[in-house]
Amino acid sequence: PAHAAPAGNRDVIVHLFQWRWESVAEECESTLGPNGFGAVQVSPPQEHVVLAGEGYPWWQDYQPVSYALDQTRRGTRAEFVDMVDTCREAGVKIYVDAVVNHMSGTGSVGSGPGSAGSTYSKYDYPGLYQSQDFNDCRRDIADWNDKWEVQHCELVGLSDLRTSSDHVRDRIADYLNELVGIGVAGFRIDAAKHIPEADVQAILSRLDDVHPDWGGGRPYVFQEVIADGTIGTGSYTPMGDVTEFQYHRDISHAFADGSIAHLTGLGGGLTPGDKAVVFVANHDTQRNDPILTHADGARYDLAQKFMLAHPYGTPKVMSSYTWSGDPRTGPPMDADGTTRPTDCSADRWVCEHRAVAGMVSFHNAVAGQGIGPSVTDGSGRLAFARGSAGYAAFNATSSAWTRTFTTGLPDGTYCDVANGTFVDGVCDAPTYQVSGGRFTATVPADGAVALHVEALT
Ligand code: QV4
Repeated sequence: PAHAAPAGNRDVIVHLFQWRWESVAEECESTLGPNGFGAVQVSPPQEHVVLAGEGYPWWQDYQPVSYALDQTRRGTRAEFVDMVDTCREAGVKIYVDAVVNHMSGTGSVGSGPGSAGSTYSKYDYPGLYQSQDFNDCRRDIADWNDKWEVQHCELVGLSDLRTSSDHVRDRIADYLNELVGIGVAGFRIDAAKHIPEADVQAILSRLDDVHPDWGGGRPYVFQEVIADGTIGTGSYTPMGDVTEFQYHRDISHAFADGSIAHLTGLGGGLTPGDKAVVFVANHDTQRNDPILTHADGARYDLAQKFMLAHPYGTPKVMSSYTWSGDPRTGPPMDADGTTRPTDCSADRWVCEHRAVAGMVSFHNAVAGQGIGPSVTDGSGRLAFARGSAGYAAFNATSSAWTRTFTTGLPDGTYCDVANGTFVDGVCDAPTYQVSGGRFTATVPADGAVALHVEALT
């Protein structure tokens, strides 16, 4: 209960995967704040291994070697602080990806220096952790049906912290509280399923309250739990929100298959919506087990728009970079592995959150309104109301869908936020006239139309 979803109607998270701190700050000012995004999930800010021999893969970040914030491949501590301040002034929270289940592994290099110059070797991080601070099972998890192994042995060779110890709990809490002190408003707990529930609870109970601009109170927490037959999301919901991977599979398959007419009930039977963080793809699934990703273009954008229109869960929008061939490929970088600033029209940055930015205003405007009534046309087309606050139509087929929709919307001229944005009263999208509650639209192939009461022109 202490780590509940953020109050108010700005809860949408965007994962700016691997972005430099200075680029995140610019995006908060130019795009995220004006469109009503609630928070950015940033990549891990703590010192990490540097794997030059492997071409500086993105997953360096998930092997901490100290909790120093200065520096990572994404910038310095000063740049991190500036990002937090700039985003807060734009009304956007920063959620940090907290890698606290483990330290570095043996997969590539066994010893330092790390990105901020610290020396280390596996199980020995001077001034922070020594051998006794790691669990005794010093081998990979072998039996994923054995909960004890999942929580006490090593995930892909990563040194597994003894989170039952007060020393370890205090060091992790010190790190997270330093971030809270800077103004960070929440955390993704990486690999939470691999940390015993009681240890997560003990660590979170040590956290300070967040910045008064965010209403004080405990940091928002969502835990990465990939539920299976051994460990379900319900084990972790007492401590905060959880990732709902079944939603990811359901929405991705539905849009990939063009079978969306049944999706009004999306989320039924899963983790309660007020505890679930939902997504179409994340940085792991887009590499390891892709169903529907940025590589699928308009159909994928459509799925992310649908997620923002549908009431279940706290949406997390993915923003990616492309790679060819090797999924270990890092972001656009300089020769020394330092990440390059994001330019959405250059390098390999996709910036797919910009394609769905208008739908964030829809999500915010219809908060608290139920779904329905709805209409379908075959299995690939679905339109629904969100009470009298909004109406959205989705077409996951290869031909346009023209029809007259009956809504609960007041009469007026509406900005179609599925195809552009509505910021400060300016609509850069097509508009539709609602008259007698009805409007006629041609929903493009692999496209959507979305109207809401806060985007009346
Ligand atoms: C290699 C071998 C292992 C061997 C090890 C040691 O493959 O079998 O045990 O060497 O000899 C990297 C390499 C991996 C390497 C490992 C250890 O990919 O091959 O092991 O390093 O050096 C990211 C990447 C991982 C990467 C890790 C650390 O995805 O590939 O491992 O960072 O750099 C489960 C969990 C879930 C987890 C998911 C990936 O339940 O919690 O697996 N997801 C999160 C993150 C994910 C991250 C981690 C956890 C680890 O979302 O991005 O892994 O922090 O489903």
